[in-house]
Amino acid sequence: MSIKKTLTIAGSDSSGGAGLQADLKTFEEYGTFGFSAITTIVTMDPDNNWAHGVTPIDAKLVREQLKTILSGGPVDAMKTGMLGSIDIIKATREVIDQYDLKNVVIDPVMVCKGEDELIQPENATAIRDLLLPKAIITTPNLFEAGQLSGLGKLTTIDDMKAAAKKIIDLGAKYVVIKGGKALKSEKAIDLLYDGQDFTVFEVDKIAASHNHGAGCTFAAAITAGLAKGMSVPEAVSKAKDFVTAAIKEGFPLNQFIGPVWHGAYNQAEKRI
Ligand code: PXL
Repeated sequence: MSIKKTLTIAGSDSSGGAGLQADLKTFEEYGTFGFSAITTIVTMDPDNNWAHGVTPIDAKLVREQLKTILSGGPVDAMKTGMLGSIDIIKATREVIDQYDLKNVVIDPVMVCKGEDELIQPENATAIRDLLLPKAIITTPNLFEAGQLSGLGKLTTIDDMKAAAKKIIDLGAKYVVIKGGKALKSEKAIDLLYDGQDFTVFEVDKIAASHNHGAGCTFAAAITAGLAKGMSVPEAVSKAKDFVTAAIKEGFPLNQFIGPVWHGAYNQAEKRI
């Protein structure tokens, strides 16, 4: 059997929990061969309350990385993460079209840590218009779903359902909205919608404060599941188990942050 190929077009999270680092670690845990095209370098300043520095690179360099990666033929599935600029979003769309890439997972990263301040508002519109029509699935958190749908702040499951309908109208085949800790509920609720039926994934909220990278890891796990031939609902369900395990084993990196442990599902710390 040939090894399945997975690709992330995403930012580098220097702290190691989110971004393309999360994606590559997750791709490996799923036993797929991960490729990455870096779009942005994110740094966090321990001397300034962990303030984020977000530096996109030139879109031309993103194109060149993708040319390198795709010179060996198409990948089995891909995801996007933080894209950094409208030019990079445009380049991503062009490459998806040029190589006719399938199993495209769009994680519409607009914020870090689910806060409700847009990093780059102009990118939200470009993601919606250029990338959602190419998505087999998109994986917004509550805030991002409010932005993409135009419905603003979402607080209930009914709000999530209304947003999911609007997001499907924008061209994604499936949408999974991550209620996460932002939803006013006892449970961690994710809502999957395919344009016809809603599936609610519910787990008890985990009292874990170290969950940096959970969103990226979830989308990467869906991507790798699709590469391995799972259906979208199967891939989402498995990804939910994978990320729940990762959050349970999250650990403190410093006084500001703690990443999820991407290897938790497979107990990777016991290898070798
Ligand atoms: O979790 C969102 C996210 C995505 N991508 C990169 C990040 C972050 C948050 O820190 O750094 C590169």
